[in-house]
Amino acid sequence: MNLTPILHSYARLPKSIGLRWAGVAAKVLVLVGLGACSHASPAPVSAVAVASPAPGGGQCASESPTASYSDGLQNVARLGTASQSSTGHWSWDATPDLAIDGNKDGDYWKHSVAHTQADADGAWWQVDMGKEYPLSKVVIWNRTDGGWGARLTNFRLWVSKADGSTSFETVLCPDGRAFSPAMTIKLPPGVQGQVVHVRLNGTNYLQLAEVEVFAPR
Ligand SMILES: [Ca+2]
Repeated sequence: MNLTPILHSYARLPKSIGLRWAGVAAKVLVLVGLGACSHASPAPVSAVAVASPAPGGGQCASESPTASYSDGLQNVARLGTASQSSTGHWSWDATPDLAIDGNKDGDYWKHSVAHTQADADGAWWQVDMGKEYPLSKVVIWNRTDGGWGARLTNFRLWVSKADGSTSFETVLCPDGRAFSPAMTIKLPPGVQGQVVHVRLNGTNYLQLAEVEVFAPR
């Protein structure tokens, strides 16, 4: 409702009448305010923003990398320390280091898949390599047993530098698709990074069989 005419009419009235109108206008404002509140949308559950797809992102290509996919490259994720938003426990603690243990087997029951709880504000996983490297690509290996790999959809991958600034960011599989067993994210020339982050846009379990972060040898 536009309240401008009410306020303007109050300003043009004699002072005694104007004061009465001021009281009426105040009541109108309160009633309008209550009405607006009754139709207001519920407050967001979480203050964490859901990212919109980044320009150039959106890829979701399934791959089975050949034996030569890491030629001339070093998987610096193996040198890092992994952490995640929470840790699921099914027969064992599915700790974040299971995604950098060098074993790409996506069968959860082979005990090499990192697995969070279904965190409401976007389950996340990250690896800190301890220092910056010139990075060329990231290869993500999904969970493969029981069809549970479908949970790894609509997620963000980003790279941050030692000073915390973001050097690369993209949104992957934003349309509900998933990939199996692996997906390669090629990084533009010149990307430097110390920490690689993966975060779901939405509420689900985050499962990562392996995250390989490649730098030239
Ligand atoms: Ca693994």
